[in-house]
Amino acid sequence: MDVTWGSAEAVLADNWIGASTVPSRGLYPHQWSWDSAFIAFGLRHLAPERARRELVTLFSAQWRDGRVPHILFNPDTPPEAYFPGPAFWRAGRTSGLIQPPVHARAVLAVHRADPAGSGAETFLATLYPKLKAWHGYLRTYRDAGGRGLASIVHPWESGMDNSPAWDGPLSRVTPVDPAGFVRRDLEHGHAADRPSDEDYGRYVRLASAYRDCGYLDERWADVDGGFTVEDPGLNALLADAELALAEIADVLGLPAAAATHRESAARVAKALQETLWDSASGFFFARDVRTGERTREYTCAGLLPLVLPDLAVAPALVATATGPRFRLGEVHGVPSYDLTAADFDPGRYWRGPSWFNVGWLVRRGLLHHGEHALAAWLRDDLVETATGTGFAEYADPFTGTGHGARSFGWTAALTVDLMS
Ligand code: 9WN
Repeated sequence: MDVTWGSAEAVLADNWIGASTVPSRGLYPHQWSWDSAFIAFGLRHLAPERARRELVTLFSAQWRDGRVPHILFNPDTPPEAYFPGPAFWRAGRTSGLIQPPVHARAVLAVHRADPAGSGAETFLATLYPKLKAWHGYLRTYRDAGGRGLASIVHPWESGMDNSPAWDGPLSRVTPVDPAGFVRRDLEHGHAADRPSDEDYGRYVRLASAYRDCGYLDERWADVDGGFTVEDPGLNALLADAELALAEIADVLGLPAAAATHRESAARVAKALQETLWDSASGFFFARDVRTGERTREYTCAGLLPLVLPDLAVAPALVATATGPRFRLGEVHGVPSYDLTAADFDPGRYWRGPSWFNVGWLVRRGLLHHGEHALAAWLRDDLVETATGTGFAEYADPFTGTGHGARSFGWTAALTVDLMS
């Protein structure tokens, strides 16, 4: 057996907690929403029944309004192991926020890897209505801007917490006093690799405000200083998820439903291009719904629309990706932020380092748009960097040095997937 494959498999075995996988034993000791979807892409090659279990467990925590919570807390983990824990959220076993909807694509891939395995026969039929409700939540309750795009109400919802794109909208949020909470993340990660105390103060202020309005999106618009942003990454993944849902409906013999999902995917993709694409810059920028202004930071979220097969602007977006701001094909992975920006930081979380899930998504996009050589290069680079860093959470784009957690779940899982 290949050494890389074997060590990735060992990471996933170590991080398995019985019905799901933790992103990291120390830093993130619970189940996270988009992590589980990425992890399932790898698990399907190793243990398809575990991949199915991972996703079924996550959806067992779905809320009545359709939202899939961003964290499902593990009852066997001591409450003080992660902040903010269940006592903060006051929402039972879960948080009240969301993360990007990569689940339908994962469900379809898991099904295809093992369509006849034991338990496989009910897997798609069980998850289809849940996925439909999840996407429905995003397309209705979260359409705060009224343009057919889903909004996020907290940076954690983007999955790219301290992305520079959120600095503008976050500047209106008053940080809570850092003496009021304990940052458990700093017990496991270097402060220089993590968001700042001021960022955390703002995250806590926003999360408490959303909690205090009962997690009701219709009340959020009236909350002063609230954060409401259309993220190109989340919306591209939503359009792609609707395409995956159409394929799932086809497999289930529901052609009319499949057509509806394709139409919905096309609507989101159209809104994405009309609202967030800037042709002069050749890039997708986030939009602050509260001010109506587009943000100006080039972050890796703006590259994620490449996952959409019908993307008229793909050549211009690939040109930006290979240009000086991201230097795709020259540096390791896909930098999370503009390499030419004065505040680019190669080690700090979502403000520069390359993340493996983003590289994996961009590689898929490159394949859709005929960039086969670049996609092959990126695949090799991701596998090499993941292995060389002990499956780090993220890496310095210039040196390939690992940062953040090691033995990180999706890094191991996506490496297995890239090697399959
Ligand atoms: C907050 C688990 C998650 C990832 C996110 C990443 C980080 C959490 C944190 O870890 O966020 O949700 O505590 O910093 O930004 O993408 O899903 O791996």
